[in-house]
Amino acid sequence: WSEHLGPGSVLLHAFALQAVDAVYSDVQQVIQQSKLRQMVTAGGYQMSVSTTNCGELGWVSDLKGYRYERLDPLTGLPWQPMPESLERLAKQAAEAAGYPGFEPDACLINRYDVGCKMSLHQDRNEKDYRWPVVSLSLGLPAIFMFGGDERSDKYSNILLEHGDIMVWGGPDRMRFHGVKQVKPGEHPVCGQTRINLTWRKAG
Ligand code: MD3
Ligand code: FE
Repeated sequence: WSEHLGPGSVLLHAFALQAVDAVYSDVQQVIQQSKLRQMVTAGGYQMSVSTTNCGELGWVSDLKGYRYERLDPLTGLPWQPMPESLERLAKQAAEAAGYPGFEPDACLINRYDVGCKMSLHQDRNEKDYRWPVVSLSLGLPAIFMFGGDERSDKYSNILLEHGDIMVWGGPDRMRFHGVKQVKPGEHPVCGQTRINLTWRKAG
């Protein structure tokens, strides 16, 4: 089933389940080559979530702030190419949600161990906000906070489970959002962790 969460956003429940084995093993390949690391924000705080990327562009954060880079700052080398299984899934999900022609150039991989969270924020480092953001949840469930256009707006809580895909675009593209602390648990595929992939057309 699928559910509209706002005028431009759709939750595609269990959309990725058929592809999930291939996707998960390709994600494992990427993170073996391109280490997950806890980035630091411009304010000097270390994020609890561990991050890496694949695709032409990768999202990075350091004391200078957030941006997209072609080279992994840990190695000085390009990010791993986006595996075909990942690119295909993102395009299919975007199309199913009403955003045909989506060609992601960036895939951010976030690993949430138990207790990790992401505070309310907006995604505003991409060139063209007309393209949606597509995200896939794997492993342990999490409560996603979906807010408004101001940080102080009240938010709704949305349960995200293994295989769920969300697509965010149009008038919802700049809404504040975050993830509550991941609770302890054991997932049959991912173990004691949640992995979130987000695809974007960043450049
Ligand atoms: C709603 N990640 O990486 S993905 C992020 O679960 C991020 O790792 C979260 O927020 C995670 O920036 C949530 C869902 C998501 C991504 C982008 C959005 C929701 C969004 C952009 C606008 C509105
Ligand atoms: Fe975000």
